[in-house]
Amino acid sequence: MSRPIFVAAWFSPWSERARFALDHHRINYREEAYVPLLGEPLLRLRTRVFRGPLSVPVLFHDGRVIRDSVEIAQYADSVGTGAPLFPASASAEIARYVELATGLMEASRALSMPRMAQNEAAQRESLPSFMPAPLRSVLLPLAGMGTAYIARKYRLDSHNPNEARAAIRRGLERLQADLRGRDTLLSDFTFADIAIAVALTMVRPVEHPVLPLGPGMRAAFTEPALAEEFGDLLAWRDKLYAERRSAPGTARA
Ligand SMILES: N[C@@H](CCC(=O)N[C@@H](CS)C(=O)NCC(=O)O)C(=O)O
Repeated sequence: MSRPIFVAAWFSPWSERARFALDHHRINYREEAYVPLLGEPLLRLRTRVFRGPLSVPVLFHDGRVIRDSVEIAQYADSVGTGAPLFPASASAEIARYVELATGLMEASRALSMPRMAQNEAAQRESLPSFMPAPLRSVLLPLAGMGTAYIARKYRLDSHNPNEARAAIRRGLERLQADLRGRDTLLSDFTFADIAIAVALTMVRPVEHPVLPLGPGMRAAFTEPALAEEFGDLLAWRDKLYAERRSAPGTARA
């Protein structure tokens, strides 16, 4: 199999859920770091998407261009060697959890981006680590512009923070009820677990080598009251990462 190219924002949960699936299937891909704003023109050229929304992750493989994290995970299932993450018998339930996870991430983005916009350390840390420190200092304003750009693109100022928090709380309560001490949401480990575990990054990030967040970004991604209230879900997520996310991802490659 030729080597897929995975274009991703190293810290983004949307990228991480696709990366988790690629690593689960031991797929030997090459990760290319996407920097919001700066990377968009080239990505438009490579994907041939010249208007309308374009986001990461994107997977290029054997002439295919896959522009959605869930579709990348499904593609990984079709070419990978690990146990299937989308067993046909559970497709409706997995889709339900993916929708819940995406809703949680969208509501959380409305809370984390303003925190990031006010935190220079977080903006500096968000730049890919391959950039030498002096270049990072030069590009710091760009990271700030990237954050503002994402806020505009996803109309984050139209979200009311209290409503976003209430929506997240409802989702997390539902997960608590569904999990009730189980290791996986369904009878086997599936993409439902990956999607939900990764969405919890935005309540409090996991501590794992695949997501080497600095203190600024960690603070920007943490929702302290919810993290305290839903410590059991975070413990479930931490255990899942410790047991299932063993393959070294290429985050920040
Ligand atoms: N449907 C897409 C959504 C991905 C998404 O929202 N990506 C955001 C992550 S913050 C992104 O690419 N932001 C950078 C940009 O839009 O330039 C997927 O699941 O892959």
